[in-house]
Amino acid sequence: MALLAVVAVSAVHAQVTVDGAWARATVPNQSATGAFMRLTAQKDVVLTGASSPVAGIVEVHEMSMDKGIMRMRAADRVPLKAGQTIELKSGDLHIMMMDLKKQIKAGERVPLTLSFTASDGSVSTVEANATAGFAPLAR
Ligand SMILES: [Cu+2]
Repeated sequence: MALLAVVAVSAVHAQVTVDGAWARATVPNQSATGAFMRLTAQKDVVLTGASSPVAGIVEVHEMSMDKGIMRMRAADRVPLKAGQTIELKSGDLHIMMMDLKKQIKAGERVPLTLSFTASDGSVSTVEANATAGFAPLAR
């Protein structure tokens, strides 16, 4: 409970707290990779998009099972309920960075801007610095 209180105070101006953001490091000439993180909204918002200077196209993707085959598709709207943490993780909801402009090496910082739309239609952005690596960050 004490930890939650600290997070809430430090994020008083942000609608959404980003935690544990990481991006999968790439090999040379790899064109796409994923980014993963935990998102906690202070009020109900909808994740409606993302962008990054290192990728030409950034989409929110979800995985789904279709006749026994895992597929991923763009999720244009991902609702976040106030106070509930959603986890973007490998094999599940994720940020897909495509048309990569450079190799993403382990240890690098990958800037991401997430866009959220509130119930009144207002749009806000939250900066997420993902750490590049090959596995989730230790908690
Ligand atoms: Cu994807």
